[in-house]
Amino acid sequence: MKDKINALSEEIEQFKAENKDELESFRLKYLSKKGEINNLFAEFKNVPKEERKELGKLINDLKNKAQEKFDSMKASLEEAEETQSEYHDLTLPVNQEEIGARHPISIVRNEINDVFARIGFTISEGPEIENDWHNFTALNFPEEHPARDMQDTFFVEQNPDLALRTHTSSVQVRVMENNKPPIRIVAPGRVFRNEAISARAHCIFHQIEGLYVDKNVSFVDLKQTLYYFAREFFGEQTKIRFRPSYFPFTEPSAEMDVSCNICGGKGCNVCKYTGWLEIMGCGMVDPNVLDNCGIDSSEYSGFAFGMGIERIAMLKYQINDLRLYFENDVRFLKQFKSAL
Ligand code: 2NL
Repeated sequence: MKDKINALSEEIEQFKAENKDELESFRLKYLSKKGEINNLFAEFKNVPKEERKELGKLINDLKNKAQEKFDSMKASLEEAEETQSEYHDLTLPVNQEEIGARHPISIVRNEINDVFARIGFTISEGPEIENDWHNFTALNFPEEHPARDMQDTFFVEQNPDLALRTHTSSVQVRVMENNKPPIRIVAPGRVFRNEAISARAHCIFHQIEGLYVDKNVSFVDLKQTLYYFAREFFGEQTKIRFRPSYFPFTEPSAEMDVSCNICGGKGCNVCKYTGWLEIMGCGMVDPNVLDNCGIDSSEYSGFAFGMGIERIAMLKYQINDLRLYFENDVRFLKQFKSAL
């Protein structure tokens, strides 16, 4: 009987269940009512008293061993079933990772850059931390101008000559200092103002400024260039108008409006029933600014303009709350399609 137990023990150890059928035949052969181990228990009745203790233990151990083997084979078959199905359908579409969407600020910036690129403007960039000269003084800001106040501008504590730029005009100052006319550039970028965050204002926003300096540049060039931009960007039916304004760095200065692209100029709540939308400030570069940048104002003249990208995107896409730009919710971002 001992030999039989040893043989069965060896068999059980070597057994491998490749599938559920083989597992079931293992169960039937060793663990079922009519299985080998129960047969041993039946034979056990005829075993002489003095051998009972030893053989009883051996049979019990064998039974436990068979049960453990069964449990572990069952567990590994179930695990394998979970990780691999019977076959793979290679024609199924890939479970693609969702990709994000281009931000509406980037879309609008790219489109504006592109319109100006088509008429010979190149893109310039510069530092976001600027010194007083490039952000204010070269641009004809008087010493006591309120924009130089801490209330409006983020200064660098360790060095009050440095501040986060409040406009990208500083980029254009750098370009004028380092290049001879003709100069045709747009300067897109982040700018910073000390504002409380609301639906209409944020301390970080985006601007595109443009600059054209050459001999004999006049207000006519400004008007035709910006008219071209308005039609390319908002559609060929777009009309423009200019209203007098003031900036320290331009003289004369103006605000440019475009006819409302929602109501076509008839009046609606987007244009507050005026038929017009204010989109940018502009003007002829103040001769002091040219001279400050090393360009002889008796020889050269120029025009410049600046617009807030957030505002342009709001008008284009009818976005009504500035804070949406900073939340980066893909359900918001996915609504804007970009050709660029
Ligand atoms: C606005 C108005 C403007 C400029 C920006 C400029 C730059 C240089 C010289 C002269 Cl280097 N002007 N830029 C001119 C007029 C208006 O921006 O409302 N921006 C959001």
